[in-house]
Amino acid sequence: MSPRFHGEDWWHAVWGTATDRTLEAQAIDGVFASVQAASGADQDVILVGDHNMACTHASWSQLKAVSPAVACKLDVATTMNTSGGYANAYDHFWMQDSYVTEFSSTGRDYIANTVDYVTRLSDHAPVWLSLYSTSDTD
Ligand SMILES: [Ca+2]
Repeated sequence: MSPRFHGEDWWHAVWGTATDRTLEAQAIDGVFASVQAASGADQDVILVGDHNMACTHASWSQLKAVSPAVACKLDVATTMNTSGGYANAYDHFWMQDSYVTEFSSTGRDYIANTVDYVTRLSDHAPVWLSLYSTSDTD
């Protein structure tokens, strides 16, 4: 099983059985490494997506074991149930601190009316990533 990418950067994990999702998370370290290997000059890789799996789950152990270490930079509930309550922390940014020194912060955007939002738009809240740099670092 190989992870699927939409566009250039966004990965939407399978929404199948827990076993399917685990296998996919366990395969993403190879994708991460191949994207990084595609450039000898720029080593910054940011894996972004709806991963349908908490970043604390054991299935991420292979990605976390990539050297230098890959860390999850967003671990807050971003999916909503039909009542508008936040349910799961499935949307993540993964990166290596030693390369993405530009990292500043991440978060979940504010939604004034989560019931209206989840009913008419999406069961995922918008998320953001803030990077900061005063120069080209690599
Ligand atoms: Ca960098």
